[in-house]
Amino acid sequence: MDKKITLITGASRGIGKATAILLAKNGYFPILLARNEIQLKAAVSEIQAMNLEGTYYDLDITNEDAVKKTVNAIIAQYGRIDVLVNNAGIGYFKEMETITTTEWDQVMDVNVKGTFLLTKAIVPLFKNQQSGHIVNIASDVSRRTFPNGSLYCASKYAMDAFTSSIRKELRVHNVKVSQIMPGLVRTTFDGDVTEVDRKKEWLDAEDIANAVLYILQTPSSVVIDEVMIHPMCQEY
Ligand code: NJP
Repeated sequence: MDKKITLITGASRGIGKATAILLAKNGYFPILLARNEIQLKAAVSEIQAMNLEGTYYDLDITNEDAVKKTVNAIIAQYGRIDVLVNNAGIGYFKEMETITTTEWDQVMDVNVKGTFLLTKAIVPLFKNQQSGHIVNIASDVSRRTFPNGSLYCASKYAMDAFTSSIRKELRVHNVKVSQIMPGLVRTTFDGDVTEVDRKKEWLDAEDIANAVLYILQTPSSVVIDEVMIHPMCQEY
């Protein structure tokens, strides 16, 4: 396999799926990770229908044993991993006192612990290889807050701090760490309907996929630390 082995979490739909497709078109071998096997299969079929390569593993990124098993299976199959895109994420947007502890745990488990678990499983390999690139999809709310966003913002601020710390830790091992902070993106993130009027001027998932590709294509001596992207319609 001479293509770069690229793990993408949350690749069953939205930004993760768009990233998998764009990377496949550009010579990467995407490995799509998420829980919904029907959507994963459909995404890989789309890739293969273009005569491109890619595969999937169904994985709940909050399950440490499952994460370890999946990463080990991928290493056994392909011999190495070149890129990890930590993209899976969820959110609840409500008044602080109405947030349940279950909702708190769910968001923190996916956005923060899931990112940590995948990264922890792969970093020893990256250090061994003396190469690798981690791209974390955080949010513009890693840097700003808004009413009813306390839980989601807290999770994305945590992701930002985690990303920034490990960038400093891994640089000496020749491992790159980048972060993308999107504004509003037209996906199913806040519900099932993607084409309602209020979303028509939002970013496409492909806009974020393009940023991932740009970040990955820098020369070996260059790392893009972070990129913040907004639609023109969004005041920031
Ligand atoms: O969201 P969506 P986006 N284990 O809902 C997966 C951030 N962002 O593409 O498991 C594994 O279409 C889920 O897969 P499944 C956002 O915070 C977005 O918009 O099959 N995977 C699905 O593939 C997030 O970090 C906006 O249900 C799990 C994916 O996550 C990233 O962008 C703005 C999982 C979510 O797809 C992608 O979001 C912003 C688990 N336990 C940041 N739980 C925006 N859309 O406006 C969920 O600032 N997934």
